[in-house]
Amino acid sequence: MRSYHVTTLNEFIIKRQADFVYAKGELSRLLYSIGVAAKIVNKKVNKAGLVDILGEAGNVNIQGEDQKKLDVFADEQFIGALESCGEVCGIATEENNEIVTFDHDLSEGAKYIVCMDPLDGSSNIDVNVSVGTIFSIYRRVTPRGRNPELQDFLQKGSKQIAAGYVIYGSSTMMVYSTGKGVNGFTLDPSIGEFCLSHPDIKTPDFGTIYSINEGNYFDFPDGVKKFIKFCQVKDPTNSRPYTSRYIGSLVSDFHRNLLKGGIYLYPQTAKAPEGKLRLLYECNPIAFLAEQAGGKASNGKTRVLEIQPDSLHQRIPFYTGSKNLVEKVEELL
Ligand code: P6P
Repeated sequence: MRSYHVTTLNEFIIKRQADFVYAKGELSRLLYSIGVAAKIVNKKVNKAGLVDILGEAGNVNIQGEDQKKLDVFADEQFIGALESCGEVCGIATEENNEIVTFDHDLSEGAKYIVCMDPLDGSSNIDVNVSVGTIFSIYRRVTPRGRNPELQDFLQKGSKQIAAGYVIYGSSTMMVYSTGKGVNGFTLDPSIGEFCLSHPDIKTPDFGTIYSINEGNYFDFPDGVKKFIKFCQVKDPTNSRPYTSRYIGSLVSDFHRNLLKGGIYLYPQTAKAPEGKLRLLYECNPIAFLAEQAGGKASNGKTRVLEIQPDSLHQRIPFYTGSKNLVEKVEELL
């Protein structure tokens, strides 16, 4: 490959398709459609500061369009893109209580299902903080040619074919894995393409950042309180190796920790006794990426990818990031 040529997401997908002997292009087309929807959502998120975009669903904006919240808009864009790519037979998203099935002949024969948080952290948009889309892809387990069922979605995270996120931040990036490492692509708005910018991401084994909402301190399990104190104690040389960073947007906190090394913690609290984050479309995809990059992900006791889901919107306590820190919090718990 000539050195000056940037590798676009689509070129990378096609090149990597060759890695999968039996690949006939279905997964490639699926990932491509996620990339297209991400560019459409990105355009809207970047304009979110304008009066006519923000606000509650149900109003009418200056163009006379039905006003919708950005997470509803994002949900519609991703569902539309996945439905029309013909490779997905159904999708579960945070915005829909039940699974959404694509029951027409274009998709009924499709072999993939997708679990997705179309716009995580959307409450941050009004204050211009980065937000993200998180997706998780499985092969269906029920026979093709008819509507998918709940059991197609309640698979362990270890069964994921691929997972990734889009982060709408100071730049827009798509980071994903198909089980052969993690790669990051940065959107170049001047050509409208995601370009390979972070090949083969490996998270540092020894992380020094901890990300947690310490406002919930008094609710935390003792092991988490001990972990926070462990991060705050000065070492014998009177220096403090650890530092606290918390944005309040999972994708942003995870992305920074993935690149720099660190741990994201969302333990159970009084308000969220099962934990706040959803297993299917937040924890499993992020856990898949964390492990593919050399890190770990746990609910404090069990490897996240081994947890058998029992409901679509199930929540779990979530600890993920550099091996040293996840193992430390598991030890203290
Ligand atoms: P808290 C956003 O609502 C979210 O789901 C994650 O993106 C984020 O990390 C977490 O909740 C923030 O929750 O309770 O600290 O505001």
